[in-house]
Amino acid sequence: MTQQHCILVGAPMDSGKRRKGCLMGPDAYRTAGLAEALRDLGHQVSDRGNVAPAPFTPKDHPKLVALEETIAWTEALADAAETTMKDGLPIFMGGDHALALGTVLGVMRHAKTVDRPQFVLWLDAHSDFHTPDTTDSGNLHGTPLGYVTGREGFDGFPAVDTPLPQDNVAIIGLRSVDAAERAALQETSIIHVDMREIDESGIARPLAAFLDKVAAANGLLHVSLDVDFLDPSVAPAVGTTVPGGATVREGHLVMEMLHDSGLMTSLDLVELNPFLDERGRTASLMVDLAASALGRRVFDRPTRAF
Ligand code: 5AB
Ligand code: MN
Ligand code: MN
Ligand code: MN
Repeated sequence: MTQQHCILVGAPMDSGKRRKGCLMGPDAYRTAGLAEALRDLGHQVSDRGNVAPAPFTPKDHPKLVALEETIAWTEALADAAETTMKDGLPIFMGGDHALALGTVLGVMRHAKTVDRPQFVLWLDAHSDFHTPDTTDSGNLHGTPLGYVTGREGFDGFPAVDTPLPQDNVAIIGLRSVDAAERAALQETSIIHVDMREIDESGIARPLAAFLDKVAAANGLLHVSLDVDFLDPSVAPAVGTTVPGGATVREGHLVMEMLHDSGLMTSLDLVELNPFLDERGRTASLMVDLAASALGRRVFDRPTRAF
């Protein structure tokens, strides 16, 4: 197995929505043994501690929650992501999903410097394709895919000079998409796989097709894993529970296939709210999934069976 340099980066960002608690995420992953699990697999692991937002002045906004703080985190995390990409495989320990406004921007900047196309796999119940104009909740954790693909309305955020091409994005696990997001998504070529498709055809098929596309383009692959991708019965520590999510085995299968592909170059672990957890089970499951993505397996399987 290829040894990687896994770089843990804490992003205790909690400004992407009203309900608080995701700021405890990075320490929950540390407590659940993320570094040890990856070292046991033979990887080199560094923990670079936590990122802090750039300085900001909060203002009242009629709709948007913590806009200035979220912009400040985006600036800091984009820098952190671009820097760590040079040194290894960053694992961003969130923090809510608004952190991906910054992490994806940063990995895109890095991809440009090495002249390779960036791809993004979004594992989520939600499509997170809002803009500050279309969101009803005002919660910016519902906007990162809108931002990085170049949708308008992100005034005050760092400019997205080269947007992520729609063809380079796949969202898997969907079961809660707002009307405005659906209307916008249907106009795009973003791959969107909902739970019905997973029920009918399995999760391996659409994932394998996307991974083949990344491989054919010699792309870099950022994976953004939202806790609510998983069913709340197995991953309760999240504010936005939606029933009917991925099972433990579907989650592991995705991660195992990612490992076998050798394509993943960065990973977000987002939306864990340890305040809502049950004896650490969600944090532990997320650590186990990260370990599967980095090579933990029961037996070797040299050939792909589909
Ligand atoms: B998450 C909702 N679409 O915009 C909104 O958890 C939910 O990062 C967003 O996927 C959920 O508020 C954001 C209703
Ligand atoms: Mn999300
Ligand atoms: Mn969402
Ligand atoms: Mn979600």
